[in-house]
Amino acid sequence: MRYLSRRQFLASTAAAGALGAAPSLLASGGAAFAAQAATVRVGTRVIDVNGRAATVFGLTQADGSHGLIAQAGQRFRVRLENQIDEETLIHWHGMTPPWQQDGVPGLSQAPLAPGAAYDYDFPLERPGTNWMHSHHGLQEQRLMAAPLVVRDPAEAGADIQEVVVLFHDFTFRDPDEILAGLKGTGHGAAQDGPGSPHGKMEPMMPAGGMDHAAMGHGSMAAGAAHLHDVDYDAFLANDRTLDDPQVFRVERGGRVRLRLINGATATNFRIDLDRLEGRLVAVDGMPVVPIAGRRFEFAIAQRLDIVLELPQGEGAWPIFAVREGERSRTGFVLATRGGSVAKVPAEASEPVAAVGLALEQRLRAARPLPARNADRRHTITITEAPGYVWMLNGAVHGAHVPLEVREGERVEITFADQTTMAHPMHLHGHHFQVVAIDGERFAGAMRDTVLVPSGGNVTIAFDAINPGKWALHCHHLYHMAAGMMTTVEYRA
Ligand SMILES: [Cu+2]
Repeated sequence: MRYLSRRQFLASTAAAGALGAAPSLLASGGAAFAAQAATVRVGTRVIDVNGRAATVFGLTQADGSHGLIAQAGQRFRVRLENQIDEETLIHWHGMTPPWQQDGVPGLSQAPLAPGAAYDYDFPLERPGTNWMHSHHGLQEQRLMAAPLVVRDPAEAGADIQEVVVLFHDFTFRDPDEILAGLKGTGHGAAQDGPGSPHGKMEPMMPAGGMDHAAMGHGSMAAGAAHLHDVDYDAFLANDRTLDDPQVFRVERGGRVRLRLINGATATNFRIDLDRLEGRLVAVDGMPVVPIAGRRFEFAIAQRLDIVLELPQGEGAWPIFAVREGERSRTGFVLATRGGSVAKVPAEASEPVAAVGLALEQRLRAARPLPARNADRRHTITITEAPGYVWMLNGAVHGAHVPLEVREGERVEITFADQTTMAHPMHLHGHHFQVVAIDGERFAGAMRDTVLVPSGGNVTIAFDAINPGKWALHCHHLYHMAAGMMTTVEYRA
């Protein structure tokens, strides 16, 4: 993947049109580009993972760039071409399109057959760090995921360098075999991993100050709650491991906006800025009251925008994403021209704590929902059953009862997690506000994905302003594939 250098970015943003890519479309753009559509091809790529070649999917433009950069206020005009030999469909995560363009097979539209194309066209109302990924089968595990950044025209020309990084959890195994192993129906699939067998309970991390026990969720039976059910061969940052990390050249004393995307299928990370301190300015593309820090919780499918003020001298600064409960990490490096990039170990010196809601509780939306009482309340209980069955309100997807809303209502949904794992819950087509954790109300962040910890309750609120049929699901890919999806449907 290639991204704009700061100079290219500064030079190009003034001239940028409706949709661009990083970097060449924008660089060669100009006003004429505003009327053009971008084409995103679903294809395959070969990447190198710790010295071993891996064939993965890609969402690539004609110039080879991966993903899209767009501008708020323009239209999202994208032709999606399926150039692989199986059906697919891409969801524009963080966007609020008309529901028929939301990219969920069987709900918004039919999947795209091999060789088929579809033209998307909807207004881009809000800037934000978003992404695109397959919503079909287990394709997301094989890296059918890419950045979808919507820039704010009001920030064009600002003296800040943009660094876009998508994180992923990588396996050489066949995702279908992984799922079969989790369900207990595979043949030897569970024995392949280097760690503990799949589907078995792993003890949760000892209290690290910010884990569930410290969050008041300590009522789970000791050893029952667990963090992981899939082992991985590597963790990637823009397709790279720390053996050969991407190095972004930065200017001495420059300002950087990290646009971080957790594109992992089953891994919550902790972002570690190492020697730098940053200001978290947005989550899931939505602005928050800035929070200064070096470490930030980062659940599956979420995004973090972090602004850095670099030191004045030459230097090189690694930025890490560490898998919760473990030492395994990936990352990238910011380095000045004269900064020497040293090799950094692929493991943190000690395991990091589980990802919980410590950060969530501190977040406050910079632009919250208007104060209003709920017109409608739904509760979703999250339960599990033997054989790797994950349910919302007692049903797997297909057997579910849709959650009904009416246009114009303020809706609240409370997730009550009665399972042994945390679940990153994602609502399509809307941005919601986190308004309560374990019944304690507060005016939290605007988001599209919130982590619901084992034994915990999280309440979200949103305004029903985008009629249609919308997916609401756990963003842990294997949980979703095992049934953990329902729908929010508007009634007349
Ligand atoms: Cu889940």
